Amino acid sequence: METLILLGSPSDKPVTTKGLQILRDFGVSFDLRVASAHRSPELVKELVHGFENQGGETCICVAGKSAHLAGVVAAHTIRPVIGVPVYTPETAGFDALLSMGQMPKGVPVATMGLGSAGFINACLFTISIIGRKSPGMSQKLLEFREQQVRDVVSADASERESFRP
Ligand code: RP5
Repeated sequence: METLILLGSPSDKPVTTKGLQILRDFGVSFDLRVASAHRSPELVKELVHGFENQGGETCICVAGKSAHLAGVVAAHTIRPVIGVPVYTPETAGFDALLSMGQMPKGVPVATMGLGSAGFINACLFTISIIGRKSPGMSQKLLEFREQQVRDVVSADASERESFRP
């Protein structure tokens, strides 16, 4: 398994749909599990040790509210930990964003943006990391970027407007 994806709650799962498809498209192996830093701390530790023993490359942590999951995971491993904060309405997701982004020095969490876009970027970041050891994966990532350029050019062609009074 190349990446371990931990969700703080099943309610976080909708955020992962598009990113998981990207991992599948790139052929990245993953395990997705639910484990909470607060409600099941021993399970979190067990899963992180299993991830290290299996030679996992990154751990992506998806959590909302006072989201300690990524920081706790990072405390148990020196492998790259990527945090994806999840929006909750009470504070518009800032609680989770700051919990992950404002880690004290010494134990880093690579924090992405909120929600589905943040999870997509976490998956692409994982692919960049794995790509350092896999030329095939790097090539696919370059092609993915080139496709994005083509998509923007095509959107420009269909959406552009001009007005001159
Ligand atoms: C966090 O609290 C989870 O990551 C989730 O985003 C949030 C709410 O969890 P539930 O009350 O929906 O289980 O632990």
